[in-house]
Amino acid sequence: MDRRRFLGRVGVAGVAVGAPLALAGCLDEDHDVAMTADGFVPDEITVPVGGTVVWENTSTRTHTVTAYEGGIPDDAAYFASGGYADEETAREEWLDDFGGKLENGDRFAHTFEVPGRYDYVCIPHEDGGMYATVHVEE
Ligand SMILES: [Cu+2]
Repeated sequence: MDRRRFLGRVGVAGVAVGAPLALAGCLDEDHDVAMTADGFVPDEITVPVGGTVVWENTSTRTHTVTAYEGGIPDDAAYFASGGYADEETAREEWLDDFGGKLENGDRFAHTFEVPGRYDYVCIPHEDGGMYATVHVEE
């Protein structure tokens, strides 16, 4: 993608993590979870409280990272690519205009402040089993 498209997308998503590396053209290795053609790799990852997970779409398909609102700790912050405040909005925005989409080379990052289990999904590939889990430990 070109630089202006990337910056625009970061502006919409409100996610700046990885931008300097992306602008330098180093898109290959700086992620924790890859979004391949058909799944999140790895599909389970464990980070400490305060840890940040960076997702990157390493495929040519369009994906999302969308938390299951009922699949995260009660007092945890909701997260979704696109920066949506809840799952319902994330799904509506996806259906409306592919809101929250992550295309090849796009990244999304979230910092986990509350311990527990976080289940999340790629909205367009939910039926294909594209969901995964982040474990956050004290
Ligand atoms: Cu997907």
